Amino acid sequence: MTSLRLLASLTILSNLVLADCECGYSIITASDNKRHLFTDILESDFVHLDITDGSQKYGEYGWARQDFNMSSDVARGPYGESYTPQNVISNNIANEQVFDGSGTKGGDAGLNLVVKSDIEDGMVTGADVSTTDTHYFHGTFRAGIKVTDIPGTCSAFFWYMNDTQEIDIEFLSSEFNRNNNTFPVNLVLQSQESKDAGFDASKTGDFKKINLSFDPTAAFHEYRIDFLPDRVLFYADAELLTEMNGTGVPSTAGNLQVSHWSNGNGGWSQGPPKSDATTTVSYVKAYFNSSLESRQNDYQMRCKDPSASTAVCAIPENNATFFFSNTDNMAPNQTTYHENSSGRSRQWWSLLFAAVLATSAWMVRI
Ligand SMILES: *[C@@H]1O[C@H](CO)[C@@H](O)[C@H](O)[C@H]1NC(C)=O
Ligand SMILES: *[C@@H]1O[C@H](CO)[C@@H](O)[C@H](O)[C@H]1NC(C)=O
Ligand SMILES: *[C@@H]1O[C@H](CO)[C@@H](O)[C@H](O)[C@H]1NC(C)=O
Ligand SMILES: *[C@@H]1O[C@H](CO)[C@@H](O)[C@H](O)[C@H]1NC(C)=O
Ligand SMILES: *[C@@H]1O[C@H](CO)[C@@H](O)[C@H](O)[C@H]1NC(C)=O
Ligand SMILES: *[C@@H]1O[C@H](CO)[C@@H](O)[C@H](O)[C@H]1NC(C)=O
Ligand SMILES: *[C@@H]1O[C@H](CO)[C@@H](O)[C@H](O)[C@H]1NC(C)=O
Ligand SMILES: *[C@@H]1O[C@H](CO)[C@@H](O)[C@H](O)[C@H]1NC(C)=O
Ligand SMILES: CC(=O)N[C@H]1CO[C@H](CO)[C@@H](O)[C@@H]1O
Repeated sequence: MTSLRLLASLTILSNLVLADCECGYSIITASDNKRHLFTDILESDFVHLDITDGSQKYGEYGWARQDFNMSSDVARGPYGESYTPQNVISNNIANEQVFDGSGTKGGDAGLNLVVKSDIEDGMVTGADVSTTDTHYFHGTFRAGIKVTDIPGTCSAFFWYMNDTQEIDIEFLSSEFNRNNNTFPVNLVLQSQESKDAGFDASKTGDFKKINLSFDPTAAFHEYRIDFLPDRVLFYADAELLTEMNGTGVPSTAGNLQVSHWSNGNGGWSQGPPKSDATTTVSYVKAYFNSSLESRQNDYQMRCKDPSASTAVCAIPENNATFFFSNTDNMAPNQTTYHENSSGRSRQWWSLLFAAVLATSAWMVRI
């Protein structure tokens, strides 16, 4: 009797300590004030996370440095493109409370993506990091980026499935003009339509060149893609830049990538840069619905009462230092990747959960 009552109270306890956000993370779209819910997260704090740490297994942090070459033919430029892990440098800050400044390797802390000025076997060497998981379906994808000020490269934050299912934010450093304060960003959906136009998305409705209201080379800013079933919205620092809602909106899941490259193409990247150019990524935060059935099942299991007051968490706007996964109890059953220093909530959770389980098992035996 007693043990049953204890067991019951333990069950209540374990219900009480159910985490916040177990039914997901929400945004309100700027254009129509509608609420959208996403069930899963990936939050990568590149100021403190070393994804190049050689002792880790492939994809352990959810990311992989790419290693591949493209001939100049394939790259459609006078030079080929060589993506090499050596050009991806984790430049961390040891103090977990500090989120900006120089990293231990000098220069801006974060993931440094380098395009070198030296040509190697007819190729410009650059950098690309991609999520190893390819099940990122609808979601809100955000990156803190400081773009290189050296002309002749393309810095890109994008969602990718294939060449006709792609959402791009691209910065061409040759287009920046400090004299008249012009800093354009290129927003693109690559689609069947753009393929038909020879991959010139500017010939479709899904290409916009927008002048930013700030200098993207002077500081970190948050660039954001909201990929919804019927449209894609692009933001800078939480301000809506544009919305695209035509047939170019992708219909499948894909992965996230950040890259920095050049191939000398006079119509796009230009370059190669005259000196080594670095674009730095301070974080990527993805709140998304996974196309993986196992993640959908996990969601069904953990989301017991969507109407409970803390079951859905609103995603803060443009806060570089806020991570749900750094906050106790706000990333339940979400930690699919090794999180280095920021795995606190998970450890706390699993320990407590294990303790409750162990105690109940012990009582059932009695
Ligand atoms: C994401 O998945 C959840 C759970 O299935 C669903 O309620 C929500 O509408 C989906 N969000 C979008 C934007 O489709
Ligand atoms: C890319 O090309 C460089 C230079 O020729 C070569 O050293 C490297 O092994 C190539 N990388 C791959 C993945 O083939
Ligand atoms: C990309 O994927 C979509 C959906 O699977 C498919 O319809 C399309 O043909 C693919 N495009 C290319 C270039 O492979
Ligand atoms: C600013 O400079 C760029 C590059 O020289 C030029 O294309 C553009 O027209 C200029 N804009 C204004 C408003 O003068
Ligand atoms: C952006 O600035 C350029 C150069 O200053 C100007 O020519 C162009 O019209 C501006 N574009 C928009 C969309 O305002
Ligand atoms: C599609 O996007 C355009 C802006 O690019 C907007 O004016 C229009 O209202 C949108 N249509 C729908 C159905 O949301
Ligand atoms: C951003 O998040 C941090 C960490 O949770 C918090 O201390 C800070 O108050 C937030 N900033 C704003 C402007 O909300
Ligand atoms: C989520 O919970 C389910 C059920 O307990 C478990 O099978 C799964 O491994 C958990 N997933 C993560 C990422 O913790
Ligand atoms: C900040 C932090 O804790 N970094 C750790 C990340 O993981 C590597 C390898 O396990 C450690 O060496 C770092 O100290």
